Amino acid sequence: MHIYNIKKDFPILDRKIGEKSLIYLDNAATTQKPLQVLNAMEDYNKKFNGNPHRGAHYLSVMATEVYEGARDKVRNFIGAKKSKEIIFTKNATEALNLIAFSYGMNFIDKEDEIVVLISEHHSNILPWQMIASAKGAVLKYIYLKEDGTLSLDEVKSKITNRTKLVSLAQMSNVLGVINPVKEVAQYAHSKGAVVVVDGAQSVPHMKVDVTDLDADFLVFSAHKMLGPMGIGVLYGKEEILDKMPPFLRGGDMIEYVTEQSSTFAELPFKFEAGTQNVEGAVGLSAAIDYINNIGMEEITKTEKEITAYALSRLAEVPYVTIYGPTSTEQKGGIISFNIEGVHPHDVSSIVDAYGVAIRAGHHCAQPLMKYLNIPASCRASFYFYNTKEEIDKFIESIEGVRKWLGYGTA
Ligand code: C6P
Repeated sequence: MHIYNIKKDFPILDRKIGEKSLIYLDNAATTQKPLQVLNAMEDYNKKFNGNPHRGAHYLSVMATEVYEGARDKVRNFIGAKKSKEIIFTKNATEALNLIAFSYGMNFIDKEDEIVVLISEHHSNILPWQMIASAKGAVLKYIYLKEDGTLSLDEVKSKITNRTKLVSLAQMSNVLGVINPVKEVAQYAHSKGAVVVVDGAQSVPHMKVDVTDLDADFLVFSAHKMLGPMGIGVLYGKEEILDKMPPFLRGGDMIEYVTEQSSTFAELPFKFEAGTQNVEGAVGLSAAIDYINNIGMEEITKTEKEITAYALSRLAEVPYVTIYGPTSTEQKGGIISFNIEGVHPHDVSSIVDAYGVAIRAGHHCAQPLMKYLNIPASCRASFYFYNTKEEIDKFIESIEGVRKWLGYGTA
């Protein structure tokens, strides 16, 4: 399928904000859902809703079938070898916490090192702070080059023989930088560390293959890739997941339960306690179908074109500072910027009056904000359904900000 007329699949993108057509540029926060995803979830609820893995009746069997079908679709989508390496979670954050509580608490010890990037999202910092403090480990940061990209020399200077775990985003949610995860994983493995890849911003936008990357873990959320909120994914290599204890305990994750002790189910069920989000899995599965139908290469290409166009148009606007790379070579569809003299929250409110939705604030990356020496930024983030016409309207709204505040026409 070629990306034209795609907007007809997304009813929300047709709505007005006041008098203005919506221009949705907050895709790094969450994406919108096509009819194909909405319909798949509705259809499931109308025809097949049941509690999977628990009953022999038709609806329970059907729920099991669609849930396990979704797991296999995810496996294929990220190039994992086995379906049992795919664990459904609530979101990327829960997946990172699962790794910290289950792997970190059991395999990281006093004076061991955990290494992350300074650009990480809080969800990829706080779990490691918790492990560092609980186990007496050391949390180290890799700092960035001037343009926000990674230096492999800096990576090599921070990952040592004491490093037990390296966790990094494949794409920064603030700077849009695409990090060389494969090279980092190779080096980390040579030092004996496991590698966690936060794919929250990369998996929706580029081909990610865990086998090619040799990632030990990968996490992401469905709601940033056309799917619903409330379901995410943890991929882990079987041999590592096998030795990890359960994170949550209760129904459906057991083998036998006696009064005083229990044994646990095999992968992946060991990590899926309680009734799961089957409707969410159905939505995620439909989202993957939708993405595959367009083709990930086409999605990446379209977003690169839009981002390059937005970068060039934004660079023409006086008083705008862009953070991170200003070319799309190592960058996805995320642009952070500030307008001199105007707080990002004011920028966001003013452009909202033009129907333009962007995010303003620290983007759950306060250590990065401190590193960049700014309190906050504006952020425009794109998906394949955005168009150059929308970028033009976005730029028009940005040009209006200082005028609106009485700075004159400059
Ligand atoms: N970033 C943003 O606007 P959850 O909330 O669990 O679905 O995703 C967490 C998360 C983890 N890693 C990265 C790189 C992320 O960008 C996010 C979510 C959103 O930037 C919401 S703060």
